[in-house]
Amino acid sequence: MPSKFLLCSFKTCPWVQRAAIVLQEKKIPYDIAYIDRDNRPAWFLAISPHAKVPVLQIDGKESIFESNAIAEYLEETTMPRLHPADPVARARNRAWTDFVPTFASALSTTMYADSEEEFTARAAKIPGPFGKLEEALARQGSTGPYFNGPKLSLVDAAYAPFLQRYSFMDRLRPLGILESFPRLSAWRDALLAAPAVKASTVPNIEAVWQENLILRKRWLAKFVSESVRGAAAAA
Ligand SMILES: N[C@@H](CCC(=O)N[C@@H](CS)C(=O)NCC(=O)O)C(=O)O
Repeated sequence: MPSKFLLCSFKTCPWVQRAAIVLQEKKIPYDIAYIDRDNRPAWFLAISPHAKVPVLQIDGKESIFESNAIAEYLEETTMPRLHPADPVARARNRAWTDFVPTFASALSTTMYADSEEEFTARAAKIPGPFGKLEEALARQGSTGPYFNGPKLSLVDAAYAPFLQRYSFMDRLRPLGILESFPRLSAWRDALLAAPAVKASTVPNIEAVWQENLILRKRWLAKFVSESVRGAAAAA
């Protein structure tokens, strides 16, 4: 019998989204438990050693945490395989997946800046990791649209949530950075159009992400539209 999966989530968490993309791409049914960030239930704290999401609960018995470990577990246990079959290609994919936290940190520190000065200084560091990825995509030599070619893989699932967050940020306060990286830009477009990525979050993820900026009182929140502000205030 196939396993029953429960994905513990915060609505805006990009690391949860990575696991959800893998589940979606493999067409594995799963339930989601949205955890209240400010009031994490005891059952969740008992299965999440760092009190973080994602946690994937399997058959109500085992639980695993860390988005990369979850992705690799799903890869080992379910079909179709998303990693490339060639061991060297697979190792390269994993190596670039290891770069995700550095890439993510350049973006999240920018989006959570507390002032315009901080935002500008942090945004100035984004071209560094973007350039590395641009070069990686060039070396891959794939004809796209994904990292390895026509099939979405685990490395794609890992970067998609962060390229989506960049797009959200860019729409609020145009950064004009991605335009200098044509391969990365095309990859972003393909990832955001992928059905598994579209199905990996709540449908109104951009508005929920904006509400989160307001709740966290971040500088970028001042560019959020009045309609989203109203919804956030009413929540
Ligand atoms: N390295 C972890 C990162 C997970 C993570 O940072 N999750 C955030 C939410 S996006 C979290 O739960 N943070 C704990 C908190 O907000 O207190 C992974 O890949 O799963």
